[in-house]
Amino acid sequence: MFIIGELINGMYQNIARAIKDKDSSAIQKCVKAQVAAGADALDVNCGPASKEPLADIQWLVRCIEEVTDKVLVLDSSKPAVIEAGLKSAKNKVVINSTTADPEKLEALIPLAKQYHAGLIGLAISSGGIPQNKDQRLELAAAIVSACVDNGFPVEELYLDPIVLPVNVAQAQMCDILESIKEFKIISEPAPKTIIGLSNVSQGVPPASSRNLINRTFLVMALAFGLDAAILDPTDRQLLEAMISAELLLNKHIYCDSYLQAYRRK
Ligand code: THG
Repeated sequence: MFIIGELINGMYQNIARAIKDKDSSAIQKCVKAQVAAGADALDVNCGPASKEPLADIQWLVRCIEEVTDKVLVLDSSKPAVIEAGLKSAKNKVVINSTTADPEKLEALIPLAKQYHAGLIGLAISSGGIPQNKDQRLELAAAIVSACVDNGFPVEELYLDPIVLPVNVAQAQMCDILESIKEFKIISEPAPKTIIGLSNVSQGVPPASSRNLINRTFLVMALAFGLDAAILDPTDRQLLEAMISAELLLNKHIYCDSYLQAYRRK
């Protein structure tokens, strides 16, 4: 599975403060911790408090690239912020994200092509958050066909079913999981699938049960064919659950000491 570290996000107070104070060492410490823990890529989000998101994402990109060449997943709902990040990035980038709305697709697909970036497509539109699997599939199919029509390679598209907190949408969890499986058969070649894992436990107390819910959901999503997740890679038990699930799903060659072997990597 492709692991995207979630921790460079202005949603976290320490990161919001580091962005405000331009404290590059605080950002770089968080980057290094995620990479050392096994992140393949880093989500980069200035957060809701940023007054100058264009300048802030450019500062974050430069600051992160000083210490890693991992993929940057530029996370903003504003195409202008994404474009600012793309302009300053040297590393490979994934755009996070487009929705199924035509104006978003028309802005972001050309940018993804121009910068040879990957693209995350959320199964959501201005019509609101999908309420079931059929609505998710319809929105995902609209994103896939816009990519096909505009010559963007579907293998570079990551479809996101939108994970909702279990305490507000418990009845939708099965639909979200089944969407992951069905997204893969929308087109040939298949798009990739992705989730924002921690969404599933947002607002669920206490911390210990949040971690347990996150890792249980990740294992289930992997069984439905998940390719990538935005998560906290420094959560050791989460990554161990991921590795074990991948072993059981025949994604790794079996060896008696597989976990130890993995840890040594
Ligand atoms: N899909 C895509 N991108 C995404 C999401 C998604 N990006 C953002 C988000 N969802 C994924 N990242 C996070 C990061 C943190 C949390 C949840 C998702 C989180 N934060 C703590 C909280 O809200 O309780 C903050 C705690 C603190 O302030 O310290 O849970 O779904 N494509």
